[in-house]
Amino acid sequence: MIEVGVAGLALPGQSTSGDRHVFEPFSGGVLLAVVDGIGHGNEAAMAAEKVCAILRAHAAEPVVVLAERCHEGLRSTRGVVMTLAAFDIAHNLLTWLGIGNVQGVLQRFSGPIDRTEESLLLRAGVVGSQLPPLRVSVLPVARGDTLILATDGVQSGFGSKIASAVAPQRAAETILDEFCKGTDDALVLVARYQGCRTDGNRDNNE
Ligand SMILES: [Mn+2]
Repeated sequence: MIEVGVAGLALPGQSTSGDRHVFEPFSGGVLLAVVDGIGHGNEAAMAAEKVCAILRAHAAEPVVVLAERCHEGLRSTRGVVMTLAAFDIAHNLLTWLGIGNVQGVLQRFSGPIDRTEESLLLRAGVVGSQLPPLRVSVLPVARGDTLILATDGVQSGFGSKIASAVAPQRAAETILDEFCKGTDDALVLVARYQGCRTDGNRDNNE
């Protein structure tokens, strides 16, 4: 129902990245998240890993509830910035929420126009210390639509690099190669929505 590719690089000289991701299917949907721990190295990685564990454990909850839960859970850490994206497979909806700078772009290949792009509105804040007012965006999605999430170690403008025919893993690697700043941890997640499929045989009939 969702095909995901991920590519990441730690800041040169660091053994561990503070940028992490979540890909957690649940009944009726999938939760995706890209998390950037404040700073870099071990402390950033620990905060990011902690928030990812919370998200995986409660993936089916509404994203606003998840954000509040993460905020409470991270109070003793340096905090993280993150973008959450939840796909509702039954209703073909994407709900997303960004706290701090983790870019989100939705490329649509399914509409009457060749390609359109929507960007996630980011709100300044830090999960764990400064939670902004939480307002989600809800977008209809169709088969083939492709979501890209990237931390601030990746330059913006990568959306046009995605073609509908390119596999998500390949797309994530290409974006990292071409847009990685090299001055921070970097992570790119590419997710292609495949809609609801009960079996492989229906593929050609949709
Ligand atoms: Mn960063």
